Amino acid sequence: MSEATRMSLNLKLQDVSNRIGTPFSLKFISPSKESIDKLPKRVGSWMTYARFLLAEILPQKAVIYLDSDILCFRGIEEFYTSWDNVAPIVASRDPKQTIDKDWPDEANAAPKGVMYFNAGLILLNLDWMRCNLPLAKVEELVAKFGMDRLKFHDQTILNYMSHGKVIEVARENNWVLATEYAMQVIDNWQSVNIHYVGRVKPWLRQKTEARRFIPEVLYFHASKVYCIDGVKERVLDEQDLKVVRNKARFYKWLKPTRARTYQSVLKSLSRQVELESKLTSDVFYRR
Ligand SMILES: [Mn+2]
Repeated sequence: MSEATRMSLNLKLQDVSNRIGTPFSLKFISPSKESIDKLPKRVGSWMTYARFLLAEILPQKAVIYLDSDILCFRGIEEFYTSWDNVAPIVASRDPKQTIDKDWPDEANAAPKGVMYFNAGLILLNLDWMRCNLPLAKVEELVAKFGMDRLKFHDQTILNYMSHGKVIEVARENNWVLATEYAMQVIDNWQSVNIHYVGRVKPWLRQKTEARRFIPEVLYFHASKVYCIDGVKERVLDEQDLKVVRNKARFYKWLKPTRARTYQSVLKSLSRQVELESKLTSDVFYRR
């Protein structure tokens, strides 16, 4: 991380801290080269598996890990208050994946009815990691299963190693914002930690599509709360609508789940006026 990036991050945090009246301290910790060298590399980068260094570089008993694609409206307190000092992990359920869909161990069947969590926002018991999941164990698992079987990389490993012992917190603590779940938080987005999973992020200037409309509307309004400059309001035009309508029809037989996504986008567009007034009302902006 360059000095300029560090300074800009510090300024942003200072700005938020001033506005909400909460002190903060920012510390950069660089892992040693030896540790980094021990990490498995995915597409040439060690970053994917970097969180397995946490138990080595932090002396604490536990840490709350946070992806960088989460808007933390709800806060992270519940991860800590729900912890019993023993469980390896505190996490929210993943709305799409289940443990049997992401189980790398072919020799042993996946346990039934065990919760599978999204690893983007979790409390990690570092003592548990030091005992049960040190870097050597990560290396061993990667060698045993092979990278391809580790479908969601570090998330797969964490779920595999801690299954049955995880403390679950409500999904609002880590709301995986796939399009079909966006509608469900429209009324209470300010009390939800919104996790923008997937490749398309509203803060990156990527080519977007109508299906991403609601997540982008939420991000636009969130940008006002957090004073993030330069976020353009996303407006749908006739052409967008046409595309959504056609896709809803096209996928109806081919891929019903995707068709349902487009149908829910269509439905939400008819609510757009109502939505706009709700999102811009004064009550909504109060923290
Ligand atoms: Mn993420």
